[in-house]
Amino acid sequence: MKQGVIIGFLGKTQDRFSEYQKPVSTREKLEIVSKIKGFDGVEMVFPYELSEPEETKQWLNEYGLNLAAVNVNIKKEAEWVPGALSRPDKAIRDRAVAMIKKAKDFAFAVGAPHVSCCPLSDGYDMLFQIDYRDSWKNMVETIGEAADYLPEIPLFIEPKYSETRVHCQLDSTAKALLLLKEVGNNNTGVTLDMGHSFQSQENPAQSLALIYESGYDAYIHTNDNDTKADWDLIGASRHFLHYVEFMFWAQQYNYDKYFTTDASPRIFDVVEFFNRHSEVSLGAYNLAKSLNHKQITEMMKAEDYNGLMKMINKEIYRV
Ligand SMILES: [Mn+2]
Repeated sequence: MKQGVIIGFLGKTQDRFSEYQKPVSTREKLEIVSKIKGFDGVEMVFPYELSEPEETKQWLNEYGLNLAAVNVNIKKEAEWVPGALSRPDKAIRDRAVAMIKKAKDFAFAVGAPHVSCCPLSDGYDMLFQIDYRDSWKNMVETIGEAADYLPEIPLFIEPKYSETRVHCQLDSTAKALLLLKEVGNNNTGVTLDMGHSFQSQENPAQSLALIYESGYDAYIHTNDNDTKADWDLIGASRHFLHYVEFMFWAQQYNYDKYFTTDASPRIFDVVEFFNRHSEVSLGAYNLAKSLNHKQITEMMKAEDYNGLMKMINKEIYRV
């Protein structure tokens, strides 16, 4: 398996209450990634961590890293804090689409495989806040325009239930897929973030299958949470069996992109936090690989539930 990390989590982060860790330059973040066992991929944020394609390529070469994806941020600029792609003001929407297009140009210039966008600020906080009809139509139009541009670089959309809006527009894997079906561009996919999927009360393994069975491509972010909020915890710290089942289905679909870590060390030592995440992710992946896939899918067909429960106890929990 190929593992990487969203490098923003290697420096200073903050929530409403506290600041965590020390500020680190983009180059220093790449140096830290090179010290994490099992990671050789990075997801970098456009435009804030990416300036010149040549400089980025040089740094990646220097530390032996690859770009897993370019993550385009369309929520940070002041005018996009209340939403970007779904807003009533066309000029605001156009500038957000232009930012995604620029991220695609950058991805093309550095040889990144795709651009991923999580439209977190699009949605609503209170009831009677937005016109649901217009906001949905605007999302279809803006994502469609961004997807059509530079087809060599596919656009992946990452759904999330809550935060930064109380209720995000694309609040589930199914909603993201519905949007992509409306858009109707094959050069698109869904970024399946395990923690976002848990927060939407989904089973990430089933959501992964839904993406592929709907005819779209998938890109994976790994982390964990308590299903109530997107805590970006270390993988499998809350959902071990889900983690192994997810790896099983990723293998069933021959997933070969990066498993990109979207986890936040917060109070933990940065490098050791990611070493433990890398270790448990690889462990869960290898455990899933060691299972008898053919026998398991045959037991599912035969509805041999007792046999499957036994397999879980003996082969996964090892009790
Ligand atoms: Mn994510």
